[in-house]
Amino acid sequence: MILIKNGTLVSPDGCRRADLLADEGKIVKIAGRIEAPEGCEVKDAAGMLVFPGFIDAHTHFDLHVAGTVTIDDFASGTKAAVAGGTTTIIDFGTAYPGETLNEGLDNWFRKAEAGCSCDYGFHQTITEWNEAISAEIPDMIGRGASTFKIYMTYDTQIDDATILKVLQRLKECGTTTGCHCENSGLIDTLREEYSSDPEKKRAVSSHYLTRPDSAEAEAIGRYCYLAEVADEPVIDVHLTCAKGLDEIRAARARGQKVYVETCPQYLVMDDSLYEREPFEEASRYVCAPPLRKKSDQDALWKAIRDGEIQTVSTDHCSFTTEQKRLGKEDFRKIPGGMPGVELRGPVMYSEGVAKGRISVEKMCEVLCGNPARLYGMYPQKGTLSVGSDADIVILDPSAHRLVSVETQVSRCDYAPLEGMELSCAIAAVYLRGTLVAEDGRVVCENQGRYVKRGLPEYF
Ligand code: DUC
Ligand code: ZN
Repeated sequence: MILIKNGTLVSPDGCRRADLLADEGKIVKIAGRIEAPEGCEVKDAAGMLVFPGFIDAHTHFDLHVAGTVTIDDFASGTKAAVAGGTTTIIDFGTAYPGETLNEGLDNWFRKAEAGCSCDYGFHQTITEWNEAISAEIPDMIGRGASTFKIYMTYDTQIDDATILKVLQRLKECGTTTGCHCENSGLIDTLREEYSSDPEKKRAVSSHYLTRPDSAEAEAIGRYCYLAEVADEPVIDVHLTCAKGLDEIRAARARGQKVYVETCPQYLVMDDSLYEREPFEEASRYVCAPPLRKKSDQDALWKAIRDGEIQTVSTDHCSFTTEQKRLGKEDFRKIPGGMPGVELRGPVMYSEGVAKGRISVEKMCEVLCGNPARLYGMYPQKGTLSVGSDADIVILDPSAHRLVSVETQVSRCDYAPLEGMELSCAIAAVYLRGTLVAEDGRVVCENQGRYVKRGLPEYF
């Protein structure tokens, strides 16, 4: 039993000074003043913000990409998560062509046996379509991998006809999918052009120059039109740019439901990082879609503020400096992705709330309430309410921390935001009532459990 006293409890609707009592993993009482029952541990949270555990609905742990595998597996990735206040992650099970959806999901359950330090769930990625796969959709929902993922680029991509069939089937089953929206024909053509020039082939900057915002916006527009025909609500993951946002606005103006995720890297990093020297300094920022312009960052912050973006997750997909060197002679071979799961909460507070770009309530909405509702976990997760899991983050808004690879929990050998001053600290993290992290360090490992998710709530 744990009593958190004197803190400011944050919800999307407002903040209030209250005490919170948790017992046997659940929140059992919230009131202005609660006397500690006998034998109860008491945590004084005076001056602190008390959030529901953050949810990261977009991680890639133990993922094979470009002939290598992410340096963070479920063990290290979930430790990094919980150190930064994320108490639930949703990773992407993948059924590669030739595998059944059930086999794909079985593989991801096996990966999670590495040990998880936060709670975890799975989306399921669909990479091909036939009657047997269509028949497995209810199995996935029954196993709690109730939302899906599709790609419009990469070797996991499916074509427009397949996307439409997937959306029609998911509608029948009461669920939806996220989509990686980039026009693969456009990108492949530019990549061929750039790689035929020896200098451009070795330049990291070729990565972002061959994946323009037009490629993303066109794919978002097409995805939305397919969703309109299927009459299906859809999710655009990792939105990076103002042009893409315009496509989403157009779909919404037609009456469609489109949910949008962005990630901290698109809010605080820009494409000038690809011009850094040497290769090792620039290649760490290679991810897809790529980082964009400062004007895009401003548009994304405003869209969060205005409620046009519903969730902020990370697309955590970490590779070491050595792994990134796989693309030293050919930018197309740089494994794409960067770490992020550890610092999302502190970055959203420091760069968002402390700098006046978003309110603390909005931060709670996009990191807690909205992902819990959209991904079928509400009110078990995502809210400080009686009966909910006692996943609790105590954030100290008066502390200052410097981002440093020396103190990070992820196995990655660099921190993309190295040297950034964070104007907060994650003072304590509770996972179902157990203290699992203090001041960015994990104090209790392997407490994570699988979250069997329900159907999405369309809000
Ligand atoms: N983008 C990346 O950069 N890495 C993994 C998957 C993705 O969509
Ligand atoms: Zn991803």
